[in-house]
Amino acid sequence: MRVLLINPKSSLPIETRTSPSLGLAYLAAVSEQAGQVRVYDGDVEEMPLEAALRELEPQIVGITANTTQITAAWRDAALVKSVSDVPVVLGGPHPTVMPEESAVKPFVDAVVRSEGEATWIEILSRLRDTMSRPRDIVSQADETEGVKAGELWQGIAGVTFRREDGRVVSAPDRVPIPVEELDAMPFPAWHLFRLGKYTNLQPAVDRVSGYSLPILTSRGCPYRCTYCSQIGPRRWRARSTASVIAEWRWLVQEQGAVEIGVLDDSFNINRQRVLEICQALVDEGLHHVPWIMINGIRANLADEELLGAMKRAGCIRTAFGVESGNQAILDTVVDKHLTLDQVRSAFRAARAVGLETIGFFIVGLPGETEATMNDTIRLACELDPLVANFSIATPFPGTQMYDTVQAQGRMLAKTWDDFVFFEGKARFEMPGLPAEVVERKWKEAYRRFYLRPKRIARTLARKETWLQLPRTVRMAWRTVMG
Ligand code: B12
Repeated sequence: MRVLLINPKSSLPIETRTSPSLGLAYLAAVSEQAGQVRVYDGDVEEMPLEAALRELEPQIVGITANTTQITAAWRDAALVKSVSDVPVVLGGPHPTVMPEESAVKPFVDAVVRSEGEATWIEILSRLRDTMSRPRDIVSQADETEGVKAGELWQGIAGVTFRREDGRVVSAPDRVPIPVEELDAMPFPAWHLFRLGKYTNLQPAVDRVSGYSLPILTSRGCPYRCTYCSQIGPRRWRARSTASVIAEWRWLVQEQGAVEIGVLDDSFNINRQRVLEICQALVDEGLHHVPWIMINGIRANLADEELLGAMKRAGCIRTAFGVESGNQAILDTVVDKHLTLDQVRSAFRAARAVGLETIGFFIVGLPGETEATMNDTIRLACELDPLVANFSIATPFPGTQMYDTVQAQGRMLAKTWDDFVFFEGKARFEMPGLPAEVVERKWKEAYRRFYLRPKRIARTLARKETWLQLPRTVRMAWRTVMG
């Protein structure tokens, strides 16, 4: 079977660095067991999608989408259908939380909700069975009718689809991959990606060549922060140390990784597991390959012993989701289950063991005032991470923040494309919190953090500053002049 997997090119008027989608890489890996697979990533492809469709003549097309990509995903789905009437399936964070919205579209056949691998395998095998029915029993026309009638999707857990009568129906949720089966998953199919084309795979350390490749050692998160778009089950599921190390070694020895980026939502939920992974990296000699924690670890579960073990195992940089410098906002608005003292102590510990830090902060959360945003800016300056990332609160569908804004505020975002938060635009207003104030505080946060004399000196002393100068100037100009 010929399978095409698409990461739609987003039409956002902003400069984002491009990274390959790990979700598609997993889907590509399981699809390879069913046939010939092509990954078409609109962010890095030179060939127009239409030409790729004519070249491969896929028998099924899967498209991934987060909220800012959904409009582009629909555009690509419509294009696919204009070329040939193959089944088109959407998946990813946005269709998961709003499945009906996509399933009603005439150019979408089905939506796969949440974790996709097992559902996708079932769809492919169902499709293969349909196609292999003897021609004298089922004519080509009937086959297509069957697909149109929704027969293909009937009863597949985790799928939402449109029946022939136009009604959108959802099969029950699929049971998440059990923890004991996570290790059996194939490694992501990076060979199907043109890795050299991605701008976000350059390692944080200064190297001549090689990639910084991602790894996912666990899935899910037991916390439910109100801004976070969690599409999976609450239960945190982790791979075994042996499986993590096998993939780590494979990334380094066979995929050309000179740096590893750990993408877990919550890497350090189980302390013993982190210590074991770190010990194994040392035992295997993999600690010479630097790694970074891309997505933030829990500050309340990080101490000097743990961070020291990570550092000795090759970790050079870790992010922490701090979000707010105001305890009441953290408790009542974000539901973060984190104290400011825990944050301070985690940053102190990271500094003590020699780890670089990234702090993620949010301004403009519902219920904020100028005073609480000032608390956040002050805390960022006090913690003084290597990188401070300030986002304007963005209420993604499916989150508690989205419901709060719908109920008590006013959404300013007009289309899903507006949900990108690199742009410095407030996407909603709450009573007493005008958009201009949030946008002003966001710019002020960057100015106050990065234009401190101590920070300027530190920035100038770093070699990376000079290597990344053109991009930094562009970003700074946009941020300050906006
Ligand atoms: C790494 C990452 C990034 C990276 C790289 C993104 C990439 N190319 O993958 C960068 C930094 C670029 C990024 C950017 C953004 N990100 Co981001 N990112 C992540 C992160 C941390 C990991 C993604 C990942 O690899 N997950 C693991 C894989 C296995 O899961 P997956 O991709 O969801 O795929 C699975 C299922 O969704 C499903 N599936 C997915 N696609 C398809 C397609 C088909 C056909 C099928 C059947 C199934 C299926 O099956 C997959 C395997 O199980 C997630 C958080 C998370 N835990 O997922 C946020 C997350 C995806 N990002 C998010 C957001 C909001 C953004 C931004 C919009 C933020 C912004 N700046 O404005 C931008 C969007 C930029 C863009 N144009 O796309 C949100 C998305 C919420 C939403 N409703 O859209 C998430 C979920 C974070 C969160 N918890 O809120 N991100």
